[in-house]
Amino acid sequence: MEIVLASVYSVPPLTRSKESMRKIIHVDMDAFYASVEQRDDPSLRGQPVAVGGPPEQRGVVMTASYEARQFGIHSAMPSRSALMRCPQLVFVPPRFDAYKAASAEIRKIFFDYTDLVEPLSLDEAYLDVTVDKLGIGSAMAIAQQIKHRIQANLHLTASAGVSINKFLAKIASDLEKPDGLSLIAPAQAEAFLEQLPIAAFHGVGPATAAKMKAQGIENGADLKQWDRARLIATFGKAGDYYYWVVRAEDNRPVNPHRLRKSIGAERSFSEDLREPDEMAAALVKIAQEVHQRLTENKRYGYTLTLKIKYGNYETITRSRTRDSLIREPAEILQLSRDLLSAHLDLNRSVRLLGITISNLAHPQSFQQLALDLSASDRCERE
Ligand code: TTP
Ligand code: MG
Repeated sequence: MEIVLASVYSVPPLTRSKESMRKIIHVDMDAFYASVEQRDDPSLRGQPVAVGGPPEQRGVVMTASYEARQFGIHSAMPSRSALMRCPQLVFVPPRFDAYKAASAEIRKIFFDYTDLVEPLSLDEAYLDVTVDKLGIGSAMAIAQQIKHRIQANLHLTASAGVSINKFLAKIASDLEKPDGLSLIAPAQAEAFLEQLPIAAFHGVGPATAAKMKAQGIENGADLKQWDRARLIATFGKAGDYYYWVVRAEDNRPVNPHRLRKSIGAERSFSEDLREPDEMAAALVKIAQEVHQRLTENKRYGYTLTLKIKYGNYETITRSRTRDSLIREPAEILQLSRDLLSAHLDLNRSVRLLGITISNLAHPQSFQQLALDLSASDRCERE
């Protein structure tokens, strides 16, 4: 899952006086789509359930019920492999309207306690309850109440993590899933992070974890041995983020107005495409869809990324950044076709193509940007 790193770069550490300490809750629903399906169809309860496309249509598992997870089934696994692991697995197509409705109800509960709510996806949000609307004062008590109300009103379970910043609260919510509630208190935080395997650090993806392990960084204690300059030299800007979070420092505010970072569309094919002409044709529809979404959202960006997933699931992404906003369908199509012809491995078949526009201009600054695309305006980019 994406992490916004920008605001922690080069920021001095939080002072640890009690007055300045924040109270952050991270709430994450348990097996969200699958739990909604089990709630709405009693015949699915207690069953291994996968929400996603069926194996015969080369679908992918979006999420799996906890019963299914015992068989090793997880998000993003091809449905066919999932069925091999668990022949009695029940596949259910997604019902996004039901998930959106549940998500809206959950958010209403959050807003009873604070307006500082930052949703990360339909099933996940940060809350800053340093000052809570009801004057409860204890973040643990608030998290407990939220969990209780989600259970009572929506018949779903959530896990919550409580701590002094987003990074720790997010890790805490994962500690006792499902139906968990965990606190990482400031006094325990550094010792906790020292023993934490590096792959469990939010913001360290599988590729970075492998790179770190190759350099001898297995856990937080190993990471702490590295000074800031070396981390930045090795891992770029993210190195600075790693330097601070392993010291339990994360100043990123809970941002209720966080803007989306990218807009895109993708299509997987019922049969792999082998001919470049077919792929170029497939891009027409995807480009149109991206254009429609940009227009609906009134957002335009400078960077176009083409995603190519080959028949063996290996995925590459290639990007191009323009000096001016990418807006027209013809431009989206041309750029993605250029990237396709430059980077496609002609010896392999393609199962999915996707186009994403990122480096989006702020909506407020958009009109101005559209009028005057000078270099100074472009520092308005996200
Ligand atoms: P997650 O919170 O990552 O997963 P989850 O809620 O199903 O399970 P957990 O108890 O571990 O939190 O994602 C929330 C929903 O987002 C998930 O129910 C389905 C959807 N999703 C996808 O569609 N594709 C994915 O690759 C992932 C990870 C999630
Ligand atoms: Mg979840």
